[in-house]
Amino acid sequence: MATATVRHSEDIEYAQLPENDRLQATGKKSRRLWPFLAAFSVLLVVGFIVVSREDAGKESLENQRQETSRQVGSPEVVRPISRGKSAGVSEKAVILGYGVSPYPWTNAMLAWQVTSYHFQPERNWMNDIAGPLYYKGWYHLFYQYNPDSAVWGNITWGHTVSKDLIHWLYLDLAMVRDQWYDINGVWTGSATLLPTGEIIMLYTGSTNESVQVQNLAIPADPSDPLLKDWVKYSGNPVLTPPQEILPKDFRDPTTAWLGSDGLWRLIIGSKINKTGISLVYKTSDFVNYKLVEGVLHAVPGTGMWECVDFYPVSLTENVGLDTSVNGPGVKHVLKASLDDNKHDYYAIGVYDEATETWLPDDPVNDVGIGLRYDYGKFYASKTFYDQVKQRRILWGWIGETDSEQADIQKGWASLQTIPRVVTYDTKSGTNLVQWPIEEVESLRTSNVSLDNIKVDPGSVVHVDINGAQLDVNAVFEVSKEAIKNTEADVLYNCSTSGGAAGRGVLGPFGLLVLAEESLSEQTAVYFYIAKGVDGNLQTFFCHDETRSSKATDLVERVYGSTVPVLSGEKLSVRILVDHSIVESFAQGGRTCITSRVYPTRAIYGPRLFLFNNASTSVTVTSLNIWQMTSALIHPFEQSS
Ligand code: DQQ
Repeated sequence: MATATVRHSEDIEYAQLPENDRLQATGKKSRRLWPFLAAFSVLLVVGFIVVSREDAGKESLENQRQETSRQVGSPEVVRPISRGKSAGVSEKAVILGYGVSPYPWTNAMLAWQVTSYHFQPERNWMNDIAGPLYYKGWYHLFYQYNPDSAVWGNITWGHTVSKDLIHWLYLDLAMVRDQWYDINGVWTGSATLLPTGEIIMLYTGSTNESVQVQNLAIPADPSDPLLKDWVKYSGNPVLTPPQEILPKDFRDPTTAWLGSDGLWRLIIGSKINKTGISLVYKTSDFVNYKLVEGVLHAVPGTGMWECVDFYPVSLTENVGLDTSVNGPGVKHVLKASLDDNKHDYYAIGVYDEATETWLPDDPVNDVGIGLRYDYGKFYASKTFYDQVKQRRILWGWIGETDSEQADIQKGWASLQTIPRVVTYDTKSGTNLVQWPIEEVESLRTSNVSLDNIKVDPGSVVHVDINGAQLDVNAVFEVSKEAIKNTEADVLYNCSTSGGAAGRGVLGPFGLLVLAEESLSEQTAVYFYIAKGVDGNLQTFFCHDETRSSKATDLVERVYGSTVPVLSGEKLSVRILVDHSIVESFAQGGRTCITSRVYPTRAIYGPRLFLFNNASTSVTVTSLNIWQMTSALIHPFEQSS
């Protein structure tokens, strides 16, 4: 039978979360000391542990550029070194800084990090997805892949197929760098399905002189549902950088859409000085192109736009739209992956085909300065339209936050998110919502279901379900009285307000996943409700990774942002735990956060707790947790 065991503050110290022996924080703390301790722990957290000043995406880009990234155990600021930057791309390996020794990872710890239902290659390095599509009964996923090593380089297209976007079969490499126009890398691209059923694949090649050009490829045998072989067009490249664009600032063609004049359009990301831009090209045959004068959209200060995505969303129906759909009841999403800060920003707005321009509904939340798909580790995402289930599916590349040395030792690096259905949030009218595809629920096995669990201030509640593979759904309620009596609390920020160990009247409270029994390791997923001077509430949704591992060579952060909570709504969160990845969706997917975590002790029967570090009690009105079985992800040959 399912149980939840409460550890009351009488039995244990009030503060479960500031414990961190890396910080030498020991000894029992008394309740009366908590304001002092809270302030002290904030200082410690700010001083010693990675702090990323990532708030609601509203701070200036300049601030984001100065984001501090400090490796645990190191007194020095260490920035991730970009291996590929000099080659014109952004690579994201974390390398050890001066004075940081590699942690002695054991084989058991490294083996545990392999995920069970998130897509990852069998071995070696992966980054962006490319050209996802559905064709003759199979979903196809291509990805930036180094077949030789667990670090970025020698970029080719890996290829995998699936019947349900959950179980994947690896195929041979789809495209390798074998021509002068892609000899330095077969980089990211997109697929366009023509009304005739033909597939057009456009991708960026890095030439023998490291110039970024766009190339065309088509399936060698369109009757092959597995699309194993690809033919590169003999006249490649089909596009070279226009005069005003630098040779290394021209990449990642989007899926094309058909205009009312019968011509196809596609976008390529670039920049001019510090302004991120999206160039529009028109074509009738995907061989000859005309650059449209001006740009679709540009945002000063946002730098190079990588992996631009542009697609319609329905304002009225809960379905995805094919990329060429336009007209009444439709808006368009423009997304750019910002090379300067490695985050994916989107905005919803209006596309005007006559002028080939797009304008955001809310200029304050324009692309690159406003909303993000995900406030954690997430980059270079791409969507595609699934014509089978009439939905638009989003994947994001989830890199590593351990050291490059550890990646080499374990032999692989990077994951893709669970495929997420992305739709316009008709309730808020301000944002998108993302939700794991329904197929992921086929992996659910045993279930714990609990109602109305009161979590007192300063207590943790152990929930009797262990595991590193979980699908957690929780709904929280805070008493109206407590909300009414709360003083204004306007300065809250997930990253700088003490993380999960901070204290407020209405937060933080939430869950601790991948927790070791004594809580010496745990990853916190939580809410914090703050009140403005005008009396309006603002709800924050955060992840605190800073106690996720005892290892000393990691980048650990407190991530988060605000999440819209509409009148009458309770606070809800869904968390997919899969070994070294924790993917969370607050309020039905209005705000999402993804973390990579590398526990050393919690791997032996990871536990799950509810926690409440607020000074008012919180009720978990419903808690549903499923253990998840593993997806079948293996080479295609093994299935025949
Ligand atoms: N990764 C690719 C580029 C893209 C970058 C190269 C984004 O095409 O701009 O591996 O991560």
